[in-house]
Amino acid sequence: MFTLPDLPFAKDALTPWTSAQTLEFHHGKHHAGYVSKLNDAVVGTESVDKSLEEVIAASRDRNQKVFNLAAQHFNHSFFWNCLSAGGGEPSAEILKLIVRDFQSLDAFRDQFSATAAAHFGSGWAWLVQDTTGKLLVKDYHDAQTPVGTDLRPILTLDVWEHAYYLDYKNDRASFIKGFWDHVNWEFASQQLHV
Ligand code: MN3
Repeated sequence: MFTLPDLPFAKDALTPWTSAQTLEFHHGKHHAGYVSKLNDAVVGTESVDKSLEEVIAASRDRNQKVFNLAAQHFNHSFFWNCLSAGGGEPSAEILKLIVRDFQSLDAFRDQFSATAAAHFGSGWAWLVQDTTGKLLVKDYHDAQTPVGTDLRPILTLDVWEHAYYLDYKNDRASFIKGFWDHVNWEFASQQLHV
């Protein structure tokens, strides 16, 4: 069975970028809902004793309902870890790879922001690392996730409307802009395979 992780920061820690009210709904209702529906879906099946990553891999392209719930549980848990109250600067380790693969930190941020802004409908913008170590920006629809593919998750931003609508209405661009003040670069660096 799966459990909703606590947010790794206080509910008002990200204001004014993301309000406590948004987190009450996003974490306390949306993410919690994915976890409880996932548990309902796997109870009595062999998935109940598997890790989340195993459930994602086993259900991909086979059981859309379980895949969507498990992937959304993973994506949200990962997303909370990508955020911090004070943000900060990239570590030397990740900055080196960003400069190698995107030319500069600004160029990476521009590409990631443009991908997040242009994503049509619900989904996620991701920084991922391929099997050669190269960093790539990708967008994924709905619950899709790099977990269980040959791309390693490094950093993500939720661009479903529930992530920003209470604070920004339809202004996704302002939500994306503020993300850069709250990136947990230490967590992102820890995900690298170098
Ligand atoms: Mn969400």
